Amino acid sequence: MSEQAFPTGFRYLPDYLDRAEQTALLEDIRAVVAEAPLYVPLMPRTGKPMSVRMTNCGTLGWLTDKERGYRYQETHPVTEKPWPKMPRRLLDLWHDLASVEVPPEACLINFYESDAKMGMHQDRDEADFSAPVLSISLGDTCLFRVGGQERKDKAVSFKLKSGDVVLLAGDSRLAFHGVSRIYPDTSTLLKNGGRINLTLRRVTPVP
Ligand code: MD3
Ligand code: FE
Repeated sequence: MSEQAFPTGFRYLPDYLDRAEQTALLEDIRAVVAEAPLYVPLMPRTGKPMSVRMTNCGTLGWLTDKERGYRYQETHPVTEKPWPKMPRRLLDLWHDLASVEVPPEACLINFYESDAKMGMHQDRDEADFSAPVLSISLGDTCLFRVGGQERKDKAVSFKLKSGDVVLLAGDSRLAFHGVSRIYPDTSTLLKNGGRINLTLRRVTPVP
């Protein structure tokens, strides 16, 4: 029998946030979305819409469109306004878990309806991979998949549920990962169901 193993530097913190903390975070996110609406990102070149809707908060936000592809920018692609500032609660979580002195610049907010998924990919649009990525799950449970630094490497699947936090540091920072499915009606946090994932990232070089 072979052992299923997470990549080194991968920290899974199940139930890190209690229900009250999840609710408070959700209120913060609702305020962000009111100012910076969720939009449908388009894949580079093909212009194929992603099934996930996105927005950001922080000084930089991640986005993709047909013409210019994957990138970070300071403004929302539809409103063209600067992204809302990062809520204090997210900065505090980063400070508690990320073990870097500098604050995160970007928080990508992904919203998954029950039929949404995200294909296997690496997060490599940042100029510095030394800082970890911090991921927070809210709402319905998903099946998450993480492999190694090459697409062909063996991957393991596990569930991420509301309140779970994942920290990707060290070798795991460049691991392939994706969301294979959403399990509808597995959480009562979001009134209309679905899943929200928040990923906090450092984008520019850590001084
Ligand atoms: C493993 N989001 O936005 S978060 C993404 O659940 C993204 O929405 C997924 O992948 C989601 O880019 C996964 C967990 C995560 C984030 C970054 C990682 C896992 C990671 C980077 C390296 C390895
Ligand atoms: Fe990713």
